[in-house]
Amino acid sequence: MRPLLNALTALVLLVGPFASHNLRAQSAQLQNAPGRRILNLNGSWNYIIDPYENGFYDYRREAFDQSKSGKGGYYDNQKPSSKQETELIEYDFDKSAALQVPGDWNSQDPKLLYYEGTIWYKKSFSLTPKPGKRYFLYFGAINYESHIYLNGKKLGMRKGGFTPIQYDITDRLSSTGDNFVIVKADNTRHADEVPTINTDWWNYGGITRDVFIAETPATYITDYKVQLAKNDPNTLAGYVQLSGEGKAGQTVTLNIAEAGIKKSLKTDAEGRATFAVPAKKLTRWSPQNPKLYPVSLTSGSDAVQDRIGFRTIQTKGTDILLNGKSTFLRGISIHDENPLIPGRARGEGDLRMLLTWAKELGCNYVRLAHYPHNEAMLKLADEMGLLVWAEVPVYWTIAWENPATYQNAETQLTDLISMGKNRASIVVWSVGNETPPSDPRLKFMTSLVKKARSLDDTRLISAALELHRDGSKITVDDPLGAELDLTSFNEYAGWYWGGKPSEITQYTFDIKYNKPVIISEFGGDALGGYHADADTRWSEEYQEALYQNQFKMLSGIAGLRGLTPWILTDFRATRRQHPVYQNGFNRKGLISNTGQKKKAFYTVQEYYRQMAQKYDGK
Ligand code: GCB
Repeated sequence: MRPLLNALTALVLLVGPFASHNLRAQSAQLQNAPGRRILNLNGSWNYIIDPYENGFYDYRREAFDQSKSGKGGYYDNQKPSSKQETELIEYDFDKSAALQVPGDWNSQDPKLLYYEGTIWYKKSFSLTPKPGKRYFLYFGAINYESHIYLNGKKLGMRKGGFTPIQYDITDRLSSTGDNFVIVKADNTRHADEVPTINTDWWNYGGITRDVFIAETPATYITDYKVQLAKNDPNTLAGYVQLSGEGKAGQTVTLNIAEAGIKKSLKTDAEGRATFAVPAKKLTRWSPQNPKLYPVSLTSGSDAVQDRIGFRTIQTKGTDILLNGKSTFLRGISIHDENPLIPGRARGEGDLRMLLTWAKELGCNYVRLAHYPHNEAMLKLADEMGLLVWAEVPVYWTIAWENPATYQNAETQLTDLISMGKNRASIVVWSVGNETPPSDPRLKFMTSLVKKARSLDDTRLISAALELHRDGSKITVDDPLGAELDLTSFNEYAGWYWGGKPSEITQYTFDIKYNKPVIISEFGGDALGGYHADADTRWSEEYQEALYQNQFKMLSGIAGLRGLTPWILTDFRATRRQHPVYQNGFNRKGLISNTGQKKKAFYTVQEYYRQMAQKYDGK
């Protein structure tokens, strides 16, 4: 019996992720969930550190939630039934310490700084379900694997640390109004996950983004896309998707009052209504004029409001055309991290600080590396007038030949595009970073490119490629480049190779593709406040000279249409061990971890002033 049981358990565990994906597929993700009527569950959550996963497995390593009774795990939230506490219960959430949500655990308790493993979170809330309403439990992101339980019952399992998780909990809420949600979050790294074991950023664990419950009517607007048609500034195109009973044959109204657009649509048998309406009078969104229109969608008793900008983006030879006009992308790379209080950015204040620095640098563009950033960040970029490169964590050496790894990457890409498709700011979907060429990798990446195009043909698709060198000649000929709209690559002349900053102007580029060239990364480390001569590594002067000479070197690329130097601010990275210069920080920031602008900040600022003059005449 035993081996068979084990085999069955293994099977259940194996299909676990797919079962939960199915659970997700049954209730599609709500578009603009934060814009709904919500019950906020942010704040203090009690937590239990569980490195041995005692709350998940019994002493024979069988998962409690796969057992017949489904009971025995910490998600039961057991309490002794008698006052004498005679029962053996070896945990108590309510007497345990609390973590703030949203927020990674590493930066909230010194003993968790390097922790990788399982932490259980618990929050009680009161919500009495109203008849005729649906309720969705929503997590902005949990890193990395989450098992979520409501009132002791499992909702599902998800992988991926940076995209929203949502479950329809309408039928799981307690009729008394007393509910509790328990999350098992596990940030253990694995070779076949996305990202894989090796990254150059901190593996921040936990519930890192907002948690809330969204309420909708029984028939509700699940999804919508309201954007200009591909390369067509005169047509507004998209769809509205209803879910729930009676979703077919319903009237949906699209109203952009300010632009005099009001359109009544009928949903088909699947609850979908597509539209294409003339849009000549719409003011175009651009970094110079980030015009957003209040857009309202109504159907029956449901109503959703959004603020949406309208623009086109396309390429022509080596040109990038924004609203038909040639543009230079004056960018900067950004991690989802606040350098001042290290840890994942926790809210709009942190995000606004980062984008305000980017504006001060003279940017019209940001690379939100290396994974999907917060939906609030995308909305802020819309509002502040910053174009966005959005990316999935297909980073370095992914398990290219593992079908489950591919599926995982594709799900993360799908969720990112679903979340960001109404944001005018997003102009590039990036399918990965510095992935080393090979046949299996080309197959994997080409499939991701095709998937991205099938989901959204109105934006550019790219990836940060690598280059190779022969003497002073740099060649960019990665075959993946043929599938992409931009030729983007990372180059670290003057830091990882190429000699001193003063020596890098000798390099010339041979780029195989007649497409706009975007240098997706370059840079070097400087410890803020450390001054020496321009040949002394780690000094601000070295970094400054590196940038000055980079600009000279890059001026030899005729198709150069944009840059995202690495990086806006110093950020935490476990790989960075030098006890004097790094101390656990990647120091390539133009701004230090104390918020001090380094000399190179001003070098970039001046270069961007010149490029703005050249392209925008100001
Ligand atoms: C890279 C990576 C980036 C690293 C950076 C560095 O090429 O894409 O994630 O942080 O280099 O500083 O080495």
